[in-house]
Parts: sequence; structure tokens; C-alpha cells
Amino acid sequence: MAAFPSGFLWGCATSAYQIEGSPLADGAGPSIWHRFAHTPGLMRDAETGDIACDHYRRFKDDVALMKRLGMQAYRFSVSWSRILPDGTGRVNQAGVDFYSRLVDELRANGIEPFVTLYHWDMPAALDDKGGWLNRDSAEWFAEYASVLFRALDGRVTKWATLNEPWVVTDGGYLFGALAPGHRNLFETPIASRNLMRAHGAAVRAYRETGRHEIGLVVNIEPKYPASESPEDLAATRRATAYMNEQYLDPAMLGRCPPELRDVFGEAWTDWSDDDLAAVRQPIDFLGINYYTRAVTRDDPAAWPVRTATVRQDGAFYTETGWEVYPQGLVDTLVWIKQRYGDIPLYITENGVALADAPVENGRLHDPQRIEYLRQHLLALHQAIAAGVDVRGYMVWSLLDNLEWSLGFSKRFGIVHVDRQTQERTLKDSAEYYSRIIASHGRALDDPT
Ligand code: GBH
Repeated sequence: MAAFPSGFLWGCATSAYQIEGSPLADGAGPSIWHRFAHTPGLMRDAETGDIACDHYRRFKDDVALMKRLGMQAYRFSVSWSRILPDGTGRVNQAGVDFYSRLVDELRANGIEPFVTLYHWDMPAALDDKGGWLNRDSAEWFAEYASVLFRALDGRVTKWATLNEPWVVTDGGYLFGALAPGHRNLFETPIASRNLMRAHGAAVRAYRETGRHEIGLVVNIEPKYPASESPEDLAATRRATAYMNEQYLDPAMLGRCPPELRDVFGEAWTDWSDDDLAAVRQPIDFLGINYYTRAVTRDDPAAWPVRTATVRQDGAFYTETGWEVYPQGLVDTLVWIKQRYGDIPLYITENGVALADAPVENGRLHDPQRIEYLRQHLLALHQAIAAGVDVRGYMVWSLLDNLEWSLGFSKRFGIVHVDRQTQERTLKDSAEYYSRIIASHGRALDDPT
């Protein structure tokens, strides 16, 4: 029953700082995440990415693991400060070589590399110059991207510019829970615009030299009004504009949602026509990261969007406190098609953090993750049947990894990682996902 389009790509996703470890190895410069993690008090349990999953040294084993699971694609990110230790200028060839070897290893194993250029780890040297608050950041990013395009585009066919620009600004500039840890309403729309200018500049650079596909990855969380009151409906509009449209509207439609004025107040300034034009570059696909939804009500005290999420009786909440809501994936994909038109989509992340079950005889049972994956893949199938052009699905994540400032306390992996020994153990969900891939989705019809 559950037939997926031919050529549909099944894979998994990770990001550099969350798994690699060895952040300063072989000439790499520090990133803002290295600094953030080494600032006392900012990370849960004083964790850092110094070792993480030691993937920098174990990448061949991890590729072998993916091969064993039948992965067809692997979405990973490149650490900018390994490539350009100072952010711009001097190229660190050893850093380029690491990703070049990873790409070769993937291709030798029949796994398609899907490269994210920016998954939150700006070179610290550039943060010293203002980071995303500096208008030059667009050119810095295009320079970095071009180095990678030249080195890898013959072997990499899928590129994403930014991962979740919303999280970069909301976590990094507005609420400060993520690097660089600012808490400044006035900075947030500036960082937001520069991130999107960087996206546009990288896409333009790609058109000069690249021969394949480039796109943008965003996190989408559909917002549903808690009631039909005018206040809740307006709150839902603000939340939608703030989280789901703030980045996609400029990139896809060449405008900004008007509700952002209401969210940012006097911190908002209109974009110039030149900036809007520079950001709206034709792209080849959109990557959608989907985890949860929000039932939204008006909350005048909640700075600055003035909304709150209403907890749902009877719903299942994961370890990160996010509601499991598979229908939200269908609604998201249909909404994207309606608002932004027909563009190839990839689910570039979807997954769940669960408390760790003990390893028993080398097995780790995670029935709730199997159920999460199954329900979301059925939802995805439903959206495809309704005519949405989805080309692939990447589970978040291959490995239990550093969940940013939450340290290693939240386990998203389909593969367990022992923090002391680095031993990898398949969870039941990894075996399950492997069967889904091998059957091209048909195993979704089997009882679990
Ligand atoms: C992704 O972001 C990241 O790309 C990845 O690095 C990370 O490890 C992974 O997800 C897991 O967190 O608290 O109810 O308001 C996730 C984006 C945005 C999803 C905020 C959850 C908050 C829901 N997240 N959202 S709630």
C-alpha cells in the first residue's frame, strides 16, 4: 500500500558540532559553539563537543554502519572553521581533506552525500567581527561556500545553505540559549536579514560554478489556534509569521510577513528592495525539519511574540517536551505547497528524543521511536498521495549526540552511543528503519 515515488531517498542526518569531536584538530579554528561550550554555566552538566561521538576519527566505521542499515543518503554539515580557521582568507587544506575523504567513503558505499553548509557553528573569528550582525557576513559565507563548491561539487549533488535560520536567531540572538548567547530584541531582525542575505549570496555563488542542486533547510511547526477568539487567531498569525514565514517568505516570495512589525515593534526595520531581491534566488529544493506542532493562544506577557503553547490532554510528549503530532507533517507539507508553490521537498530532519532504555544482550528497545517514525512516515506518504512533491526523508538522527546546550541528556539517535566507550549499539528503531528502507516503505503496512 504505502508506495513511495521511485528515486525517493531514504537517509539520516547529523551535524558537525553535535557528533565530530576534535574541534581544533588539524589546524581548525574555534567556532562559536566551541567558545559557548567552554564558557562555564552555559551547557547542561558542563558538557562540550570536545569528544561528542568522536566521528571525526571514526567516520569510516559510521559510514559502514550506515551501509549496513541500507542508508541511501547521509545529510551532514561542514564545520566552517575547519575549512577557514579565520572565517575568511586562508584555506586549511586538512579540513577540506576530512570532508573530501568522508564524501569519498560515502560514495564508495553507495550513499549520497547531502551537505549542509551552516549548522550553527560560525567561526569565532567572525563572531569577533560581529558575526551575523555584520552585513559582510553574506560575503564571508559565499566565500566559504565557494571553497566547498570548488572542492566537492563534482562529488556532492545536494547542498543546503543554512540549517534552520529561525533557531539561529531565536536561540542565538533573542533568547540566548544557543551560541553566541545574545539576548537582544534589536539584534534579532538584523541577524535574521543577514542570514538570509548569506543564503542568497551562496546560491548566487553556486550558480557560477555548481552543477547540481542547492536549497534551504527550515524548521516548520504548524500553529493551530487554541480558540476562535480574535485574540487567539491573531496570536496564531503572529506565531506563524515569526517561526514559519520569517525566512521562507523572503527566500520564496521576496517579501516579509507584515506581522513581524507587530512582533518586533520598534526593533523592526523594513528590508530594502535590493536586499529582498538578493535573498529571493531560485532554489532547487526546500528541506523541511519537522518535529512537532503548537496549539497557540494569546499571552500578552510572553515577550516578544506574545503567544503561549497550550498543552494537549492525552497527547504524548517526548523527552524534549514536544507533542507528538504526525498530522502536523501532512498539514505542513500541504501548507508549503499552497503558500510557496511546487518545489521539490526533502524531509531533512524528523525524529524523537526518548529516555534511554538499558542495553540488554546488545539490544536496545525503543518501541515509542518505532511508533513515532511509523506514524510520521505514514503521514508523509499521505502528503505525497495528496500531490506534494517530496523526494526524500532523513531521520534525525543517526547517533545519540550533543543536543546543543542540553548536552547529551537528550537522545535522538536510532543508534545508541556509549559515552564512555563510544560503542555504537543499534536500537530496535534502527532495525525497523532499515526494513522500511529495504522495502521502499512497504513495511509500513506490517504490524510493528
Ligand atoms: C533541530 O532543531 C536541529 O537542527 C538539530 O540540530 C537538533 O539536534 C534537533 O532539531 C533536535 O532538537 O519547545 O514545544 O516550543 C529543532 C528545532 C525548534 C524544534 C523549536 C522544536 C520547540 C518546540 N526545534 N521547537 S516547543
